[in-house]
Amino acid sequence: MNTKDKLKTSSENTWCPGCPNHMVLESVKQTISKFIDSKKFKQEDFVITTDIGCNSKIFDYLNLSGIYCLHGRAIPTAIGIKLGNPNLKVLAFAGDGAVYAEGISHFIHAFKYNSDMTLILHDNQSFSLTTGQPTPTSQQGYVSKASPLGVFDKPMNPLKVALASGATFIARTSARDIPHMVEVFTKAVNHKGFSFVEVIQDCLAFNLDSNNRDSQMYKVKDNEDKKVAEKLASEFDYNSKDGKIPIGVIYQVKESTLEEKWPQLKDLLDKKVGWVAK
Ligand SMILES: Cc1ncc(C[n+]2csc(CCOP(=O)(O)OP(=O)(O)O)c2C)c(N)n1
Ligand code: SF4
Repeated sequence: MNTKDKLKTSSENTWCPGCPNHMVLESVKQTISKFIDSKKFKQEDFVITTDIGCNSKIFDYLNLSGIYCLHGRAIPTAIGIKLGNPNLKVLAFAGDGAVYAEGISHFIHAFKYNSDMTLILHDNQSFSLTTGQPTPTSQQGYVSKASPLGVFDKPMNPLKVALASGATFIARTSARDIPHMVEVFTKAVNHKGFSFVEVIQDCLAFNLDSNNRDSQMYKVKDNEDKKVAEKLASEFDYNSKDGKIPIGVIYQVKESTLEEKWPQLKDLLDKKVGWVAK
């Protein structure tokens, strides 16, 4: 059996047929398989946390250890796992509703802590599992059962929030582009620190007006300049069909991680072990 097949589970897949979450799942499997095949990591070195939402069903389809968390809590739970064993490779999966609304405080503080883990954020500009209520990144005018007159407020820009909060890695990719997702996920997992990847994802059932943004997207070179990152982050306002959407590594910088800052965790990193029960 090849490595990718070992990451499969027998759970019934309940995503809508054609949902781009299927492509995110495939990209994650390809990314993790590459790490395992390189012999630098084993399957049991990877741990996932997921939120609650359509995106988070990925928990059932990946044969990896982890915790299926409460809504908005995939990030703090992932950090808790790293505190327990800083040698694990931890990936958190969540939606825009979960992280940019209910879990926004965890998002902001995660950049400050800079724990060495990855957040994969599926942004479909909608609370899709609960039938399409607007999230903080939904565009103005979005009409849903919860916003019959359309959304009045301007969307938040999570990339600008991340930059202002001290992010050390920000990337964006498209759920329609498996090779690009694999490239970006690989760079994110390799980053030493908190890596935030926003996946622009269509939902085929809700907020259809925010779909089909391919023609707006263009690939950027890996960037380490904060001023350039601020400009790139401002290019897409999550609102209109105008404006470019840069995808790729928008910003990356090297800073001490949470695990390197705390001597107890650094000691475990150096010895390549977790806590040992006495
Ligand atoms: C504490 C709490 N608040 C609200 C909910 C209801 N809820 C479950 S899933 C969901 C929508 C998730 O939307 P999002 O995070 O954007 O993910 P998507 O379904 O779009 O992938 C909501 C509001 C919940 N389960 N728990
Ligand atoms: S409702 Fe949208 S996000 Fe959820 S599975 Fe269907 S297409 Fe995917």
